[in-house]
Parts: sequence; structure tokens; C-alpha cells
Amino acid sequence: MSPVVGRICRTEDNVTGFLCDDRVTCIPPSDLCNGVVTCPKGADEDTHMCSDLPNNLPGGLVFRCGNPQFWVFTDKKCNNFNDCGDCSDEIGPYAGCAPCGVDWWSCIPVDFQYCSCIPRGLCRDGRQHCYDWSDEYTCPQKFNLLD
Ligand SMILES: [Ca+2]
Ligand SMILES: [Ca+2]
Repeated sequence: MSPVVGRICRTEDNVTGFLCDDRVTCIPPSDLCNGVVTCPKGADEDTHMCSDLPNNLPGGLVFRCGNPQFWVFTDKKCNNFNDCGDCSDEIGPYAGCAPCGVDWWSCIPVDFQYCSCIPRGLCRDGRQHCYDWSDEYTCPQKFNLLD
């Protein structure tokens, strides 16, 4: 039996995950094949599965970037970080991400690291993080949100 059949589950954080051999433990996809044993019996570091990435991974855990040569684990999609390198995991119809959450400010970032949201902690810190400077002039400081 293929080691990747019937491996899709839901983690405690409600993301699609990988089911360990104990059929109980559900781990985030990005814990797979990272050289660190996460499953009780080490199924997340299975030699065969990890030998030909991402082809031997359960398909439901892989997101193909705009450039199909690149891919990310599905828990890296819509996390506001530019994991694909071209932001295709954060912006556009294939990613299908929700708007920025409350801890994030929506703008076009100057940092390559982000795509369409920056952490609110970067607002009003005296440094430009949005092309339109809205992080310094428009974004309310976090403690003002409840005013
Ligand atoms: Ca991402
Ligand atoms: Ca800033």
C-alpha cells in the first residue's frame, strides 16, 4: 500500500494536514520531509515519500505556484508571506486568499517578504513598509483599534 493513501486530515489549527501512522496525530504539511521527526513513528520523514518532492507527497498538501516549477506546502498558502517568490501563493485566483486579517494591514509592501498584507506591528514604527506609506500615515496603531 502506498504510504500516501488516506493521509489527509485536519490539524488542530484547522488546516489540511498529514495523518501519522497512529491514525490520530495530524501534523501541518510543512513539517513533512524537513529532517525533523514529527510523527510518533516518523512517517513524516518516510524515505520514499521524501525522495522525490513534491511528487511523492499527498497531492492535497501541495500548492503549485504561478511558475509550475515551484511549489509550497498548502499551509504556506494565504499566510501573508511570499513563499512562492512571485506571491502566487497569496494573490490571485489560484490562491483564493481571504482579505488581510485583523493583525495585518492591507497595502502593497515594499518588502519582498510580504505580498498584500503587512503585520500591524510594522505600522507607525518610523520605517516605510508600504509603497504608499500608508503603514506610517493611515494604519492605526494596534492599541487604537478599539477606540
Ligand atoms: Ca505564503
Ligand atoms: Ca512601518
